[in-house]
Amino acid sequence: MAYIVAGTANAHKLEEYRELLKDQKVELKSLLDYPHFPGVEENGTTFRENAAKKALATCKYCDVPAFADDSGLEVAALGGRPGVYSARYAATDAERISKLLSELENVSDRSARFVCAIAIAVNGEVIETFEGEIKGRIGFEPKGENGFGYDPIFIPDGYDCSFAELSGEEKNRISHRARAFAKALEFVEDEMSVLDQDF
Ligand code: ITT
Repeated sequence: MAYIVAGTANAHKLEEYRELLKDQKVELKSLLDYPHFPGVEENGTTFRENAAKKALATCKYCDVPAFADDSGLEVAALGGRPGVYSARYAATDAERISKLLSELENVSDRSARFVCAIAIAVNGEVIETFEGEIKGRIGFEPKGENGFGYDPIFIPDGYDCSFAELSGEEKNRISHRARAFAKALEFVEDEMSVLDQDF
């Protein structure tokens, strides 16, 4: 069976990809299967740029088609921060959440959006990038145990619970990652036969 490598070592993202790819005829590997992968410096200024760097480095290192996402949370009252720096905003998920909540203390405009850019790389070249977003707001305290990262404080528009209170399946129906992924899958199905080839 054909396989594709996800350029991530984030087990939570990987779990989401597995669910999103469950009806596809493709085996999914990740950088967790390549423990000697040297890593990528995520020094781009946009999600698309960093996603492209990760997908390309993965494709070249593993010598198979690859994709990667770069994602983050943009908070309106903070001028879009932490944005592309979401992972580096603080050291751990808990610290990132408490730092964000303290920056938003006494701030009434809590609107925010999650953004995800996915890049696909084949034969040593990035062939396309796709973006997905979901709008919502930042809660006043962390709620829920599911998901990862900023999920406990992000309340998607139309809901009164956080991403971390939704099941994985529910998050995957509406998330920034699922939306970018749907565009990528449509492209792959329409434009390429990547998923039908044996590598
Ligand atoms: P890889 O680069 O290995 O894929 P990463 O965790 O470093 O894994 P990013 O560089 O894309 O991923 O950083 C994304 C940051 O944004 C990270 O701090 C996450 O916690 C946060 N983030 C992205 N998507 C998220 C989601 O669906 N739910 C909660 N937080 C998310």
